[in-house]
Amino acid sequence: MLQATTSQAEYRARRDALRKALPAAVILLAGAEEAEKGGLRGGFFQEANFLYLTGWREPNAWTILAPDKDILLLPARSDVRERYTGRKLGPADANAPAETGFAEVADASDLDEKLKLLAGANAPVYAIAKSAAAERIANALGLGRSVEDLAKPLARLRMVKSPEEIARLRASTDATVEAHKAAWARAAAGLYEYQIASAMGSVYFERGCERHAYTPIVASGPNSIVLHYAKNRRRMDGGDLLLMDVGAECADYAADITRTIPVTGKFSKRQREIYEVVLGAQNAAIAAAKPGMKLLGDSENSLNRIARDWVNTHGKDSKGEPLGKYYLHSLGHHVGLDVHDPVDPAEDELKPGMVITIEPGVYIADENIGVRIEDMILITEAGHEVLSRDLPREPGAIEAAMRRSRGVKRK
Ligand SMILES: [Mn+2]
Repeated sequence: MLQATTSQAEYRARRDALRKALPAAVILLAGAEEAEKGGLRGGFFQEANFLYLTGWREPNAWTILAPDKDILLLPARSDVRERYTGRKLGPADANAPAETGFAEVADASDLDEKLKLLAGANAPVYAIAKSAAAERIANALGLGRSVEDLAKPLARLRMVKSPEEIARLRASTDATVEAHKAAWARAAAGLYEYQIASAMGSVYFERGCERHAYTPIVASGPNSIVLHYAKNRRRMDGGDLLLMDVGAECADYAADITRTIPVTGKFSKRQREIYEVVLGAQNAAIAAAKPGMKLLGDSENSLNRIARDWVNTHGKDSKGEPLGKYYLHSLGHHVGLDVHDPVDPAEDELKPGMVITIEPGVYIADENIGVRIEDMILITEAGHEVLSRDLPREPGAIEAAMRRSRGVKRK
């Protein structure tokens, strides 16, 4: 099944929104370059800001957004290059405007000249700081020309998702939920962590998702306490916890979901105790998620504070001390084209249309117990919607789902 992709009208609406946010600005963005050797390992993927504004997926492109026009600049076609990577659209092709959604498609070699013409001596000029575009402006307009940083204005737009983006995020979330369920059916003592990663990836690749949203983290037993463990080489033992922080990227949009399950299908008493503390913290933070709250920080209205306070006032470590010191990372992040979507830290109140993760964790090294539970949350006018709600979180529901799926598998 092919995943539905974003429309040209949507990309145009995003450019209009940026223009409205930065009146009179002349904005330059660089697309990703094709790697010297053709990106043999990873393939070519467009830079996220450039993709967000243009929808253009071929390498070495530029765009200039000016008050009264948008220009897409494409490299001239090259027979030699096309022999390796296939036919590309060139700036001289008659169908270029229809294919790209840009009324003006120019040759990338005319970039400096176009930029000089549009920016003149006085227009405020924007580029992402320290990017190829910022360098190019210095070359074309002179080192003395001041360049405003585009990162924050663009992040402010990207933080609030459109209905089309929310549809894409639902699709990547659904594919990721199915991947986690497949892992629950597969998990068993004696298997290696990479076999779980493989079972999960195959679910979303089969659905037409194009890549992992990040390197899958499949961390069993002692590895569960390592926050970004991604070697996935250990053989799992009975009695281990298995922490899976795995997400798909489908039609450009990421999902990010974590579950922690018992390898054999039943939590030990102590594992369940810790699990329930983390679940309580997550439930408290999710219940409070609504416009006007803050994801991070330590203020009265911070979800992070609610979760951390919960952890610190529920359960004890082996020395009888509170668990707050094992709450090692902050509560979550925005998700979109990037799994850690960019933010403007000054705009830290939640708004309708934002999509965040809520992912409290407790990691107790001397007990080999690491528990993280992470869900995808859409902020709505009324409060929130848990996009990943079809994947159970209650320990009893996880055990029951594992029993059912493994029963089916054995037949
Ligand atoms: Mn995350």
